[in-house]
Amino acid sequence: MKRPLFAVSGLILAMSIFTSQAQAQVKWDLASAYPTSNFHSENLIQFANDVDKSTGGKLKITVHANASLFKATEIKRAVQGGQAQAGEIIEANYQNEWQIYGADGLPFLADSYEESAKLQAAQKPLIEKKLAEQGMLYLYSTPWPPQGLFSKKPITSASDLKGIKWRAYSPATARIADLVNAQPVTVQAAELSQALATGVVEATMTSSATGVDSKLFEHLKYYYDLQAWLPKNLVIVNKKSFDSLDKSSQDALLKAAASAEARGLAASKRVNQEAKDKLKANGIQIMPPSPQLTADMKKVGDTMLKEWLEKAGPDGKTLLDTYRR
Ligand code: PCA
Repeated sequence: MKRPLFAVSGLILAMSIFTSQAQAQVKWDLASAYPTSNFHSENLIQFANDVDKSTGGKLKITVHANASLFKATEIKRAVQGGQAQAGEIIEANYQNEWQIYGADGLPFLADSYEESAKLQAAQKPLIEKKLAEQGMLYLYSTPWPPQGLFSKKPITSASDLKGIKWRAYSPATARIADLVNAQPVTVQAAELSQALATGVVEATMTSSATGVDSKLFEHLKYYYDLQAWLPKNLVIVNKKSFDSLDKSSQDALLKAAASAEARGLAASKRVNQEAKDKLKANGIQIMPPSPQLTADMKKVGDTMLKEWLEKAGPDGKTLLDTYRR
């Protein structure tokens, strides 16, 4: 049967409207694990707003903070499988999968913002390559403020940590517990307040920022500002989702990511100071660690770096050589 010409052109018109509307409505979910008020989350929301604006509303990213879509340790898999088009992970959580992810979780390997930036520069090409093999894309990364020790009771040396219920958030923070003979229990940030309330945690190493987020002052009294490492969050995208965007949206996304990276670093530094002030105002005693505690923790760091190098193989050596160059 022969269709009248106008019907065919009408159909084409309808199809092209449908296609452009479909493009106008790309919606992504971005899974993250930290509370909405955390600086990483605020940065993600601004990133999503920037993308919305710069694509003229073509790409809408919804940020699902506080592990509301996927648990912290499930986010990477969810992005890989496309259950979420994008996500924010903490690299150190994935150390057991591939040691390179854990380099910024090692005590005293990179313990200032300056060294953290150098370590990131060395990690980035390796991680980008690994993510590409896994069907994902590296968007931007942001360091947490330096990690110190929160505790219920005063700690003057590692021997004071013996038997203590030690909250870990990563394989490396659990390993520290082993090495100081504490009892590790892994609890992600979203469940930390709850864990403290039920008494399963007496100490943890984390940032001033998480100290405020999780109101650690309600249960813990001391913060030893060890500045032992700066773990990084990393924002990733499913590669197929990225590839299905038009070129201008892809460019807009990458541009917004570059701005978010610069903004995130500045926020991390600023929040570190603000959070320490808030901890103090809420009754936490913030103190420099004793020389003995520092020496003990550095020894822990040395052991962990050795273990890490053995497991990380040639990739680990490449990373360290680049970092130390
Ligand atoms: N806060 C997160 C990870 C590192 C940090 O500073 C946490 O404690 O889970």
